[in-house]
Amino acid sequence: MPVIFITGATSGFGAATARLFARNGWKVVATGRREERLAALRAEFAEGVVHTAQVDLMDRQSIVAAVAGLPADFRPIHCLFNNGGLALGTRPIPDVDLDDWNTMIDTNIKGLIHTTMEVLPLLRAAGRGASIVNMGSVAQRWAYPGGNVYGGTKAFVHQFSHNLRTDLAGADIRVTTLEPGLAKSEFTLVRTHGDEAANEALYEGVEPLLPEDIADIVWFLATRPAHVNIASLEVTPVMQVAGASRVVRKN
Ligand code: NDP
Ligand code: 8X3
Repeated sequence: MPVIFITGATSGFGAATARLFARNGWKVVATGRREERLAALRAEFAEGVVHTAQVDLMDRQSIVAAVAGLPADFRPIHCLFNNGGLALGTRPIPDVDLDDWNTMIDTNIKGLIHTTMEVLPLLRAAGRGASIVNMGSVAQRWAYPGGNVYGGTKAFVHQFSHNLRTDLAGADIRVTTLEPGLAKSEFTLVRTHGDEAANEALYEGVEPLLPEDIADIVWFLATRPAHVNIASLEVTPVMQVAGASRVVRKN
């Protein structure tokens, strides 16, 4: 059975993707910090379908240990979904928290590259058709007030993905950067440090993407014929467009 390794599988996109793949005959390595959620996910499926490992993407050793500890039947790995990540803070510069900035850099950038390097040998071992899906965002290209370092981390993901694909040319490993817009998950609650009102307000009157929509796309990417590489894929709700209408008026 093919195997997918997912970071950030305790919530949102990662959890929906874990469930979709597990329901459709893949074995799933589900990782994240919240052990009780990992255990609940594992318990939803028959023994041996979901393997869980507690990983803090800011702690390189926990990534190393998770990969080293994979049981034989969860290796090689056919798809790496580098999904775990977060935004912290909504305020424009200079009203920002440098600790939040460092957490985003350590998670979204360093966590992603460390995971990629640990899992890469197991992707190579899977042979033709293996794939990496890196979680970008429209925030990497669309500037908005308060996007500052979050958007910067996702711009890194975009360029790293293209450079990774270039370096891996000839290795038969596909690389995609998946770039969603507004989606409903725990993302905004985390970003606002638990502000329920701000979370509700963001989604009011719009029909956002759902985690299941993203899971469908990851499934599509991972199951293309081995000679097909989709380099980047931007997806938004129908109701969301890139805006150039923001101007600052002097009077
Ligand atoms: P959620 O908050 O619902 O899920 C985030 C996941 O990332 C959780 O499973 C969380 O696990 C994990 N995570 C966060 N920090 C760490 C860490 N230090 N170590 C390990 N895991 C971590 O949000 P989404 O599902 O929406 O977000 C998933 C990805 O999608 C993120 O990279 C986000 O930037 C991106 N994205 C989200 C969009 C949106 O509008 N929702 C749009 C575009 C991109 P745990 O806390 O258990 O560790
Ligand atoms: C999440 C989408 O627009 O809130 O990456 O930054 S956005």
